[in-house]
Amino acid sequence: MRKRAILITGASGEVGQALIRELAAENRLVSLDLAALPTELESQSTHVQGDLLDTHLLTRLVSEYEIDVIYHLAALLSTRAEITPEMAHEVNVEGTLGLLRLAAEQSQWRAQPIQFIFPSSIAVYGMPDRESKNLYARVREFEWNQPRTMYGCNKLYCEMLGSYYSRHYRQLAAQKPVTLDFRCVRFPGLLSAFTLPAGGTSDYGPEMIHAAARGEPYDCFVREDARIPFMAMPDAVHALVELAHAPVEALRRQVYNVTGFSLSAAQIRDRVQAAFPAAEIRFAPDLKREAIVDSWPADIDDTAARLEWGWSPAYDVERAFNEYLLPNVRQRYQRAVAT
Ligand code: AKB
Repeated sequence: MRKRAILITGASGEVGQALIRELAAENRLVSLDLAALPTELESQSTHVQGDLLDTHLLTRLVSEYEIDVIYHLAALLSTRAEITPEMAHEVNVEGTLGLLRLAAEQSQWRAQPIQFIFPSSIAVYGMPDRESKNLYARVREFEWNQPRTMYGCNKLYCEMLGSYYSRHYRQLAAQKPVTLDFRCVRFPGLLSAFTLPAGGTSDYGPEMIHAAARGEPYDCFVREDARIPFMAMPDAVHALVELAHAPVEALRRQVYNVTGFSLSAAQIRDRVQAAFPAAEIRFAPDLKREAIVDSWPADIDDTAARLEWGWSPAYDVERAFNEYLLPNVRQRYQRAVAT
């Protein structure tokens, strides 16, 4: 008899770790990542250390587990994807395609849709210039879908693949098969107090906060007025879980913007500097990474998520900094110094 499971890919990454903590009480987590889980999470999930692209591994997983929900988080982020674009395509697109196909086949086999929850990103947007970015400050899901990064292209295409596998897969077959239940949120930059991102372009936000708490100087790689939306990590995890729990009849689309607040790099600096007066933060733009940030919208409109499945972030900018980020990073690095 196969064991019922919730599968989390990319589980050792930032969102993965936070999601494991959130869902641990379910007692049926199976996690997959090239890297090991941090020691403190090992007891919370059955971890498989391996490659998403290994089809034998995926077949083994479905032979052992009856997977009800897949949170597919594994991806190479935007800066890293620009350094190795073809590898990013392989992981971000082919990895997703393999998993979608597996989920579609399992849905068919079980005559019941498997849920496929997919985090997309503000990287799917591509504002052509700063004037347009200022003029169209809050973009909706269907606007400006002209990404300028490999990662953005990958995410946009995978949103479409998700839609294809859930609505049109095997559309010419005599009997249309049961397909998967694909749901997707587009995340802004994420801010975690407990982990740091690797290889993203919104990373200057969290890096500035963590560097100040560690007492290290920080050179911010975008200019002071560069602005994008952000969200506190607990809200990101709630968005994924709440979307998964939303009744299917309430959902009129498959892809939803979700966001917390919009901040310029200078506004992040000001908040960090107020909390850590000795912080040394300089602006030393890397023009190529800055251009990627400039192509992302200043803010996104998450009205559809609010109306259709009751999305509402628990952390506005004040709460995010004063109640979540600053106290937790302070404690984290104080503890590190003390031990
Ligand atoms: C990145 O910077 O690549 C990610 C994202 C905005 O999706 N954090």
